[in-house]
Amino acid sequence: MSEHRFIKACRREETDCTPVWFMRQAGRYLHEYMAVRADHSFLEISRSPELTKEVTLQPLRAFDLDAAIIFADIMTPFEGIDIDFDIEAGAGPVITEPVQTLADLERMKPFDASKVDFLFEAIGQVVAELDGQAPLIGFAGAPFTLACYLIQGRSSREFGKARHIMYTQPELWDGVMTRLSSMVVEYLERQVQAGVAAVQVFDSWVGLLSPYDYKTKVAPYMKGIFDALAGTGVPRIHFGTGTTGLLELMRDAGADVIGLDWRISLDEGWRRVGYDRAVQGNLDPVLLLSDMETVKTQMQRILDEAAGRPGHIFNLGHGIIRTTPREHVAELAKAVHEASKR
Ligand code: 1CP
Repeated sequence: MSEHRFIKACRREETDCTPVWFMRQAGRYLHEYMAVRADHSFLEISRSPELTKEVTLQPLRAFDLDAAIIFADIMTPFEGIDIDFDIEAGAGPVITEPVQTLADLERMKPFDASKVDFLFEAIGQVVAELDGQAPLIGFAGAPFTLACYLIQGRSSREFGKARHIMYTQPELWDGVMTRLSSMVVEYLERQVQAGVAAVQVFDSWVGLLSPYDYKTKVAPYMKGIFDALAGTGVPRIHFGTGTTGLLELMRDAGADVIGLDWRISLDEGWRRVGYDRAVQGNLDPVLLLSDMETVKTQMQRILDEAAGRPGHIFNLGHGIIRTTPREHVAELAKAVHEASKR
């Protein structure tokens, strides 16, 4: 795997062209995914290694991508700490009994990896079928983003209840973040043992925080996670959105690759992260709903900002939107490779 252009770019080695994959590359914009969903709920798919393998590989069969990402949700490891949840159509994750008091903390059990064996089994099957053609990325939610759902109970624009607890109940916040951090480390270590070649930690909602609060209430846990994962030897990717005010602090947490969203230009983002790290991004996913001429102009602009420096992985700044035309995804992946040939 270390010879694959995605892994090389994570390590800032020279590549023949810029590697590309897309966050949420599996899922509802693909008719072949919807065909599986017609007969199975999201949770049925994610608990079945065979179905997980199928939907993980669908985008790799359809497009010229440099990495697969295991099909799961950031909620999946909650099964291993006895936190009950569901994925509701339209609403996303819903926590049956949100964690909102010190007493609730006791319901978060130490992570029992055997309860998510289906995921490690799926990873093994995907890696076997890929047979070295492309690396498989494993992932987890970051403790802050997981705590948002765990405390709030469901999706929200502001996650006000979760942030209120962060501000006013330090003991409860530390209890939640400590438990989630050790869950994330063990869950990702097990994914590496099962065969993933890189890991990404999704801190999707961390842009809600001021730099001060990120630094004091989130960054120490992130540093702990990336330090612990250094021992796995695989590249570690740290992703967030709305992070323009947080990039230096995210860099200091220690990952090998920093995700950039479209609210900052790639060149400014990379300069602030530092050229001793790789970067991933950063096309606005809404652009993929435009005509391809517009998409390619912006793709070229991003490649120009990367300036052929080793260590750029092309991606969107956030996940693919459900109404994205699949031909656009196909064309963009091809165009990135062609336009970036060294
Ligand atoms: O109905 C369906 O088919 C379920 C929709 C769906 C899918 C396809 C959900 C519910 N999760 C997923 C898969 C998923 N989730 C992947 C698959 C792998 C791939 O990328 O191909 C990944 C990486 C995730 C990660 C995830 N889930 C994140 C982090 C990334 C991001 O987009 O910010 C978050 C925040 C979630 C929560 C979640 N799960 C599902 C939904 C609809 C949401 C978002 C809810 C919200 O906006 O708050």
